[in-house]
Amino acid sequence: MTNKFAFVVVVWVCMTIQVYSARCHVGWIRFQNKCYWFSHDSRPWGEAEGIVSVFHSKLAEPMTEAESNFLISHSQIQPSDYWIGISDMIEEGRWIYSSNQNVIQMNGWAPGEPNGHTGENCVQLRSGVHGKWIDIGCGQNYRIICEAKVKEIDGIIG
Ligand SMILES: [Ca+2]
Repeated sequence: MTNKFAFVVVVWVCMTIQVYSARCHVGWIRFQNKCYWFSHDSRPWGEAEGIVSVFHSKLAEPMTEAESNFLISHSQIQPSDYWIGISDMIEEGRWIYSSNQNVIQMNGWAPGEPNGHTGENCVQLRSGVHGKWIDIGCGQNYRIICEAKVKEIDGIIG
C-alpha cells in the first residue's frame, strides 16, 4: 500500500465516522446538535417524562429562539399540541426546565400566558396559538416532543 493510498483510506474512514456520528435514530429529526422525536400517541405530562427516559432522552427544552422556531414549525406540519419539558409544579410561577431545574432562559409564551396559576403547571406547544406556549393541567393527554443530544444517540447505536 502506498503512502498516498493509505492517506486516502484514513481520510475516507474519518469522513465515514463523521457522517455516522452525525446520525439521529430513524424517525428522529436533527436540528443543530440535537435530535427530536414528535410522538403520535398522547400521554399525561408525568407519563411523558417516563417515556422519554426510556429513549435516553428528555422532553424538549427550547433554549433559543432558533430552537423554539424549529419546534414550532415541525409541530405545525400537522397541527397538534405537544408537551415540552417545562413546568412550575415545584414552585408556583417559577418556570423551570425539567432536566436541570434551571429557570427558563427564553420566552415562548402566547399572549396572556401563563394564566393557570396552581391549576395549570405544565407547558405545551399549542397549535391554536401557532405553537406558542400555554400552561395547562398536567393530567391531560397530549403528544410529546423528545430531545436528545446527537452524541447520546450515538451511545445507543454504538
Ligand atoms: Ca402554575
